[in-house]
Amino acid sequence: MNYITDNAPLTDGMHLLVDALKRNGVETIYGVVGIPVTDLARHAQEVGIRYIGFRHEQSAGNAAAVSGYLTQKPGICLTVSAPGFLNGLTALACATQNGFPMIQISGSSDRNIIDLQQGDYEGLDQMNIAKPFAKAAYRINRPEDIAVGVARAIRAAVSGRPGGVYLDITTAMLSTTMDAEAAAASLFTPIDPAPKQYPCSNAVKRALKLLASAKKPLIILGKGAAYAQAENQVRTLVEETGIPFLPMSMAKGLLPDDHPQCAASARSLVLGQGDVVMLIGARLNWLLTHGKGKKWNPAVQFIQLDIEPEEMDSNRPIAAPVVGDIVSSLEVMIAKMDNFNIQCPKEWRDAIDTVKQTNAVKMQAKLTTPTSPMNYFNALKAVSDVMQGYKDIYLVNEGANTLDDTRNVVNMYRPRLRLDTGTWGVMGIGMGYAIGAAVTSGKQVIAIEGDSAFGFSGMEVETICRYHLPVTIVVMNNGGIYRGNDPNLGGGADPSPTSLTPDARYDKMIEAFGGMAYHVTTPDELRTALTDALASRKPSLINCVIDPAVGTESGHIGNLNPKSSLSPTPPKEG
Ligand code: ADP
Ligand code: TZD
Ligand code: MG
Repeated sequence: MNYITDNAPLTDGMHLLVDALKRNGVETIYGVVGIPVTDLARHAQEVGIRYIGFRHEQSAGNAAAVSGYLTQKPGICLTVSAPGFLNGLTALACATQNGFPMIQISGSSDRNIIDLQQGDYEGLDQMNIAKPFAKAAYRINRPEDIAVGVARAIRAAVSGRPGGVYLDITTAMLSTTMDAEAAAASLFTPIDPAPKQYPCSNAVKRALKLLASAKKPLIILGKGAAYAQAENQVRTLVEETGIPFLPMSMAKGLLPDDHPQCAASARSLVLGQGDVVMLIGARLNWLLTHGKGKKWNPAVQFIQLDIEPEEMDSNRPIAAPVVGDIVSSLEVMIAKMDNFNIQCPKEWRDAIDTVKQTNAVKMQAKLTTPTSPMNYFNALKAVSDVMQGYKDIYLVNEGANTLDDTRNVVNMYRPRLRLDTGTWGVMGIGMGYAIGAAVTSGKQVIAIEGDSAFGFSGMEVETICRYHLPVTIVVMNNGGIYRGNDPNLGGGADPSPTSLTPDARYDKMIEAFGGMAYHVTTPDELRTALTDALASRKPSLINCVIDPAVGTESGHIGNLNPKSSLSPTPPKEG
């Protein structure tokens, strides 16, 4: 068709892509603009899609990923070519590792220049680079393919085990015109992009039979169960069987941490003795020492509920694999449970309760022992006290000691409110997750950040202030990575590899952008500042001074940290 002589109204790739996103229910795009996507973002805003502009693509990608985790719909991250694309790619890879659905849409150079390697402005063969880091990668070369390209990206992101999808849009495609009517007619929404997947009944029977045989059963809840929004089914299973449960970090709150069957504070006991362990949306990866070794009962048998068939036996044999989506799998199991008389033996529950009580007393002593300067525990006690009044708040958490101690001290009471470093233990998710959670939910966020961790995305405090988001950041400032008092082993004037600026005033950063700033040195000051900051619902940052000497190297995963036997290393414990 000749568009000019027909005088037909035209659209172009840029407009049609926005129309396709809108048609698919996209409410927000997180990104950083520049050539060739600036007008795309403008047009998105024009048609009522919210555009949140960041200071670095990695944070935009993290915001998109967390929005995917919270909503089961892919979060959208928009990046410019080459360097912008690469900056966002870390977040895409991280989302894929975590099983969060997101789509990174990136402008890219035209194929003729890239394929002949002729040197374009920000030229890079992006799609091939993205492939190993993404669950799927597609390129849209023609406006006529936009509807299918977007549908494929959405389906790939949310079906099965969710993940990050890369969608490459060339500069030429963005400005290529097309008959507007034909373009509108091409749009569609994929039907049932994340279909229910029921497990087969033999698998369910095998699992229930094994569970019924257990003397010391345990249920481990992972972030897959949180993603699947399986809290009602999980509660029914847990409460009807009386089996103790252990939440993985981001599954905290799926059932409340103060639930009488929560075994979090008896972790060593339940892993060391559990004889049948049912994994619900949790992989047997490094976070569970691969289901092997001295932490585990050598005779343990596993039941595993997961949507990804290849996950089974990935680290060790699984006695009863149940492949299906968690909600459907649990529904079927619960319906058939009565035939198997599954009841947790009382002696096992009593043994767990005894350990829980002993450990609670120990923890209480740590929390209430005053020190000057503060340590992680007496500071986090103040945070946890204030948060009792905010059980609906999102808690973003990263760092090493800051991460591990917050996880242990601050209880979660509702599903999907705890957002942290996830499967990779990655620093830099902090501000992106905080912004993504605040924008997606409209609710308040508290981000408890190690001073090093905060630095990875700290410039996004400007973004938080610019959009007036109700985010309160607590920087646990011990002056370094793990600790702030390490020496330079060469004796030189340079700070040690783990050191950051002593007495740094992170509160001044948010002041620069009009946020509320606090500097605290005692638990009481922290309590007062946090109460004030949360009540204001304004962007706020509390610089919380922690003793530089108290951090443990690598937090709770020091065992993974190789230590040289050839040269002296600073002491491990603070
Ligand atoms: P954690 O880090 O909390 O232990 P992981 O990220 O290791 O959790 O494991 C999450 C698991 O949940 C993944 O193996 C993923 O395939 C699975 N999963 C995600 N969504 C679903 C779902 N809807 N149904 C079943 N399994 C799911
Ligand atoms: N880079 C990235 C992207 N992720 C990482 N996990 C690291 C580096 C290594 N790393 C950790 O594993 S924790 C951490 C780094 C740099 C920071 C710990 O210091 P912190 O927390 O100040 O954030 P604490 O409270 O001082 O332990
Ligand atoms: Mg630190």
